Amino acid sequence: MKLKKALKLTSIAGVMCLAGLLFISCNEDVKPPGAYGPVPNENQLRWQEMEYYAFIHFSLNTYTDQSWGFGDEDINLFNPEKLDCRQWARICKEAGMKGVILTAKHHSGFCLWPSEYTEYSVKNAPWKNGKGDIVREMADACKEYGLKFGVYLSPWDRNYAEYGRPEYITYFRNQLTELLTNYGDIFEVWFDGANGGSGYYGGANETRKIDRKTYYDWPNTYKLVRELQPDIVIWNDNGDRADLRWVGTEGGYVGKTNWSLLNATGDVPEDMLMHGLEDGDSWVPGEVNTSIRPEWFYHPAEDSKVKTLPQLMDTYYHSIGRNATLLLNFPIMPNGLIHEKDEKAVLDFAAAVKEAFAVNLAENVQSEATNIRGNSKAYGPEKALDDDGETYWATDDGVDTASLTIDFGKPTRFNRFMAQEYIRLGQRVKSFTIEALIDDQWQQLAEETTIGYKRILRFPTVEATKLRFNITGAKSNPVISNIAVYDAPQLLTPPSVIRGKSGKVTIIPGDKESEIYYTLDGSTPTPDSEKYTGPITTGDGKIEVRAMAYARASGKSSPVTEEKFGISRKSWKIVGVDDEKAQVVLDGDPQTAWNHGKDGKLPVDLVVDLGEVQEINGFRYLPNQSIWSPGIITDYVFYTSVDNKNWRKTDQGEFSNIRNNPLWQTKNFPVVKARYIKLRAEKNTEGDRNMGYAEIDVITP
Ligand code: FUL
Repeated sequence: MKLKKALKLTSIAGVMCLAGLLFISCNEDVKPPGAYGPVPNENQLRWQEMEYYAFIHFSLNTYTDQSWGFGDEDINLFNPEKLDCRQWARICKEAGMKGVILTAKHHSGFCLWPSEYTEYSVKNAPWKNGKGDIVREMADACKEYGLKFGVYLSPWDRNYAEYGRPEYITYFRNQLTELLTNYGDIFEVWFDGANGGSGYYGGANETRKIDRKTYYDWPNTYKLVRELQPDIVIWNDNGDRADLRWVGTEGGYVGKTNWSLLNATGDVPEDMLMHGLEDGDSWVPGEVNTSIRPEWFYHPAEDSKVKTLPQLMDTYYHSIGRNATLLLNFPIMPNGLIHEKDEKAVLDFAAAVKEAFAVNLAENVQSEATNIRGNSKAYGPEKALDDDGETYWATDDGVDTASLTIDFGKPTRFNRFMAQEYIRLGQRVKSFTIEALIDDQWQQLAEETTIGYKRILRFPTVEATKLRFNITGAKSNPVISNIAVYDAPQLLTPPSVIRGKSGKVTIIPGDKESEIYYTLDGSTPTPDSEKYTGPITTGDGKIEVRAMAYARASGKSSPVTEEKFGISRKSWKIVGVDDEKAQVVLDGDPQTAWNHGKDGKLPVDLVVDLGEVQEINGFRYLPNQSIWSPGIITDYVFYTSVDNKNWRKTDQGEFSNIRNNPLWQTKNFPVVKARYIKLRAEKNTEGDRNMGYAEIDVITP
């Protein structure tokens, strides 16, 4: 202990000690808390501190628009003319990520490096006349940008003839040896859980089943991995614990309660993946893996489905903010680059995170605690406010509940709270609350469970002079390395506007705290316009809504959303369909959808009764917005009728580019009178009979 630091410790130690140098020895006599339960090893600790890193999905199936290659895809398709691993690394670095994990081999078996053990690799592709090596280019780019590098090596190989037999294990280990020997330090290796099934398998074209727990002889495979890369962490979803765990979903979140523990043996049901196991006997922390688009590989149809800023912020709070790391995927386009929309999305996300956590309002402010270990300054509450991960506030052994109060000294606005346990000594806290002193009254802001390496809470902005952090339950005396408080700015994304079937208009901002201002007369909204307080009743006629989100504290507003709605759909009905759920096609909510089944013959008709005869001169179609099998109509015929018997063909054509941009499609035609409309689907993007509809609307003169 440095003398200067030691001399600062006088106040409390002085009560207990007599004089002079005794101060120092007295403080040093207070033993640090011992570890409780399983603790992370050095590799797991280093990995946890990375917090945020990228996944890159790129393979031969990028060229066939598939999620999984079968193993027989033509190698000649692989020619990414603009491939630039430095672009990938630059984006990751600018996004604040600390590393990159590349799909060196996905399930198709195609290798992004010129493996000595197979012909199914870049060495036989037209790209760089077979002289290229993407693993090398990525490893070099990571080095240049100061990023750590990791590899995904699919245990399942749908190309290799020997897959399913013992010979494949030798092959798998040979490949692993190449990757873990020739490309410098590897921080993480990923062994995907999808294993065994149909495949090309050297031409056999059959289904092969394996037992994913035993087939790969994991203990010896791990031995090899650790010999070659002693600092690595192993991710494995194949029934073996390894170093890290999947969290049971690719949706981008882990449970609010999240223990970094599991048992070394035994099954791990989904609930355990999501929450860990409070009394688990091994340290197996969670990694949240999710893609910036719905799928892992690039599909042009998803260019309009890149995650929005509010979605990415939710992902952040639900992964890093819940004691996990975030592994965010970029699909690479066939030309070898990350799409500009993905780049923009991830950089906007990085800027918003930076802004949210720019100023820690609790740094070095006054604090007190109900218990301090040995009454020593070395373990005082200020150690949790010094932004130093190696110092901590700790209580006496046996004191498992305690409070720490922060005094801001003046009324202070905040809406985020962050806490970290000193996990080198284990994960201990089982429950906690936070309270704020508002107008001299303590008000509870949150009641939560686990903390772990990092926990971040979001709550509506309050203005308070003090904040109290109460640990209400712990496995052993709590050891808190950091707490921080922030006033994150509101997310000012354009709000969504929905007109329900009843004619009521609902406006939803990206950030729940924003105020919304709107107009119905086509003028641009300002903070002096009508304030939105709940669904707006509108008449039966056409309306134009313009709305913006507004943050009063900063005086900033979002871009304006403009939505035009036709006549109200109060008395509209889907007819001739024996499924009540079909009515969601008329509910005004783009998130709800209905699909005709896949069976039966083409074409597929959807008939709507408008309730009374109307003059119409066009229609609008919004396809099902879901990721899976949306059934997007490409070719249509539009009919109108006054009696649901005699139909008139009013329009016919295609929804061009709807695959790439599955947004509202508008078609106009000369005015007709109709009570019934029929949208006939002749073809969809999937080449089957599955036709999906989020919304149908008509245009009136
Ligand atoms: C899944 C795989 O099957 C996907 O294709 C993707 O690689 C994802 C990260 O893991 O299980």
